[in-house]
Amino acid sequence: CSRDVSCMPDKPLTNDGKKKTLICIEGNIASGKTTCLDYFAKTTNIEVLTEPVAKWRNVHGHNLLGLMYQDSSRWGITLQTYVQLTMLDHHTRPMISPIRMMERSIHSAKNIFVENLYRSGRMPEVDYLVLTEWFEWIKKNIDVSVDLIVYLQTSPEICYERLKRRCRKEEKIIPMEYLQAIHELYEEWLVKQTLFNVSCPVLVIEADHDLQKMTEKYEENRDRILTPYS
Ligand code: DGT
Repeated sequence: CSRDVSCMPDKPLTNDGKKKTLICIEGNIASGKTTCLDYFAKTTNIEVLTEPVAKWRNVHGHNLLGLMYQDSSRWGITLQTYVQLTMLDHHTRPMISPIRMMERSIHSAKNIFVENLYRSGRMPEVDYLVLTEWFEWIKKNIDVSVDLIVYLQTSPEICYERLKRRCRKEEKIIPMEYLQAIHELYEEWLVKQTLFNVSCPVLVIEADHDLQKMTEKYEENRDRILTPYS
C-alpha cells in the first residue's frame, strides 16, 4: 500500500491533541477476525468496525456476495467495485474514539481479493486495470492510511474446517484451493512482503488455536497492539 504522504492532510486529532489511530485486523476467510474484534470491543474503550459483509449480501435486494461465488468471472468486478466503496466509507468515517479497529481494509480488498481474481484468470485485465486506477486515485487523494496491521496467520486447512462448521450459505461452494490462494497472497503481502509495499508495521499472530487459546493470545498481545497508540 505505497502512497504519497507528502500531499495528504494529517489524520484528525482527538480533543487532547493525540493522533487518531487505525488498526486493521487481516487474515484469511474464517481466520477468526470477528472473534478478535469482539475481544477488543469488550475489553477496551476503542471503536470497532466489522466488515460490511451484510451490505454485500443485500444491495437493494441483490446478494452480490452470493452472485460472486456462483460466477466470479461475471460478478467479480461488480463485487470488488462495491467492496472498494464500502471499505472507503469505513476508512473515511469520522472517528469517535482515539483508536479504531477495523476488519480488513481497502488494501486487502485490492491486494488480496482483486489480485486473486485476476491471477486466477477470473477477472479480465481491463477490469483489473480500471479497479487499479480507482485504487491508486483513492490512495493519492484520500487518507486511507493504516497505523498497524494485525495479521491472523492460519493454515488454509483450519480455515476450511471452520468455514464448513459455520455454514454461511454463500460459502458452501468455496473449495480448499480458494483458501490456499488467499493464504498465499496474504503471506506474500504481509510476511514475505514481496507482493505490494507495506507502509505500516505488521504484527503476526498465529491463529490456528481454539477460542480459549486465542483469547489468551489476544490478552498476551494486547499491550503490544494498543500501548504505542494509547
Ligand atoms: P472471520 O471472523 O475471520 O471468520 O471473518 P468473517 O466471516 O467475518 O469475514 P470473512 O473474511 O470470512 O469475509 C466474509 C466473506 O466475504 C467471505 O466469504 C469472504 C468474502 N470477502 C471479503 N472481502 C472480500 C473481497 O474483497 N472480495 C471478495 N471476492 N470476497 C471478499
